[in-house]
Amino acid sequence: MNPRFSLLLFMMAGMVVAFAPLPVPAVAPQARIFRIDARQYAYSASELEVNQGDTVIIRLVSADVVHGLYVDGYDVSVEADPGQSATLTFIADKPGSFRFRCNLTCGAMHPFMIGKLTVGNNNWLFRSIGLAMLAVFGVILSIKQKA
Ligand SMILES: [Cu+2]
Repeated sequence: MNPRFSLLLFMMAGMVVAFAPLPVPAVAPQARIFRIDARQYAYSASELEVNQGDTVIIRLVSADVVHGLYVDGYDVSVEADPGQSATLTFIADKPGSFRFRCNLTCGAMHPFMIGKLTVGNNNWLFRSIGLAMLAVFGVILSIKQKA
């Protein structure tokens, strides 16, 4: 086979593995409920992981002063009064990693009151495995052509 043609074929296969949509979503969207305790100057839990399409329900509970929670990229927020809770509901329709932070000045260390929301699924793991296998296959192919 023409080496240039096999290279082209090989690259096309790579594109398919990397970008073809999966026939079905890896996991069906579901409602994900989190309780986040807010106190000066931290969230607990501070790292949330959901799948794209999930409905995220965050119950923010403030232990001391008024705290807020604002999710970067989604532009949604909620505020909880001292000793009270407040609920934020949104659909995680954008994949990626988003920072959430307190949007109400709650004291000196307020800017450090942050957390992370990760929206995604394991798609990339399988795709990277596919790409790695393809790469190995490509190396074998090129060695054979030289021989
Ligand atoms: Cu704050």
